[in-house]
Amino acid sequence: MKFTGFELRRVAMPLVTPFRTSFGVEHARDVLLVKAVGDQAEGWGECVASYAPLYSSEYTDGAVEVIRRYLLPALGQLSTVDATGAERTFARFKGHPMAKAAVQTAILDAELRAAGMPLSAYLGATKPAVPAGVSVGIMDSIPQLLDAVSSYLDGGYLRIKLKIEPGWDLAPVRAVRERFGDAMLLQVDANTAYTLADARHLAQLDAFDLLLMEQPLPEDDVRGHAELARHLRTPICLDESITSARAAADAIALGACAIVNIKPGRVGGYLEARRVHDVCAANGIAVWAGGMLETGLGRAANVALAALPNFTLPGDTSASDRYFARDITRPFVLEDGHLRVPTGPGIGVDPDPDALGEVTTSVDWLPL
Ligand code: OSB
Ligand code: MG
Repeated sequence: MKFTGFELRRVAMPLVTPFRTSFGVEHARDVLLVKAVGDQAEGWGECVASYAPLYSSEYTDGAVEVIRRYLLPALGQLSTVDATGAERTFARFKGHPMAKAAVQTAILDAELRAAGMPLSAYLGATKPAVPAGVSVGIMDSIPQLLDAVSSYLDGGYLRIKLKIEPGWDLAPVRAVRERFGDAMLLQVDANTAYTLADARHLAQLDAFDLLLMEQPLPEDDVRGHAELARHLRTPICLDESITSARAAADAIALGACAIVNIKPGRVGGYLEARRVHDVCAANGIAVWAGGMLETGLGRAANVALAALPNFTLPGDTSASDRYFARDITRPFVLEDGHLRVPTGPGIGVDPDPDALGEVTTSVDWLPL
């Protein structure tokens, strides 16, 4: 397809409750949306970078800079643009997977809309709906946490993930298990907050029959996770460390993880996310769909990916109202604990012009 240009739109989306993790608190999402405008169709990509480089090195203003200054000019050199070509073109620029993923997804969405094919079908998805879990932030008190978990369970969420950090780990997990019972699917996410010296401490979480422990150690400490795995019964799941399909293959070969969280933004797009899925499937490693507090545009694409066959655990693909009072697309809702996979072409959803207009803080048009 020929693309006339790309629109970079910033939107400010207040969160219904602040989201606290071991790396910081978010009160609102400062989202970058990329719209690819082609001669046959338009497509959307949501950049999952947050306002500051706390989860990984990327942040929203940095993504805007790298897209304007490097990624779009490189696309401008091509005679025709598609998602595969964009991936190849972006490869010579190091890092910035979230920025690359946003542009690549906008292009892929436009291509698939032009071809009349849903993203789920393109990726090889096999399920009409995906089971929904919810990621529960660090709270000020245990009673507050129990109230939050209780309302998510009432809403139908099938799995609870508790964010943990030193000082907020054993007690909240014990309290949630005691209150809600052993049958509940429960897991924890440390977002790199521990070191190997905490191995004995973390092993005390084995008593609570967790599905998994997500990313206890730093992003580049893959060998540390392999060592830690020898001290734990709880399976280790990697998030931050899995930056590519190759990184996934290495982590698996080292015994650093038994489960992988897949986030397209973290690995540079849906094409690479699909490869991570395939590498894991070939090695008998289960995967699940992570989230980065996406709006309906990013969520739609995540849900399509989560419908692939090796996504055998519930994801962080929650309903729109877990995050936002008003989403910018038709809201994703829980139906029997599941989100329905969109069936329209491309990502299968469109922004609502009024809702989008209300939260937009700037729009920039960049001709190709
Ligand atoms: O580590 O999975 C994570 C949110 C922002 C950054 C990192 C993470 C998260 C979440 C929330 O856990 C996932 C979601 O509900 O979208
Ligand atoms: Mg995580």
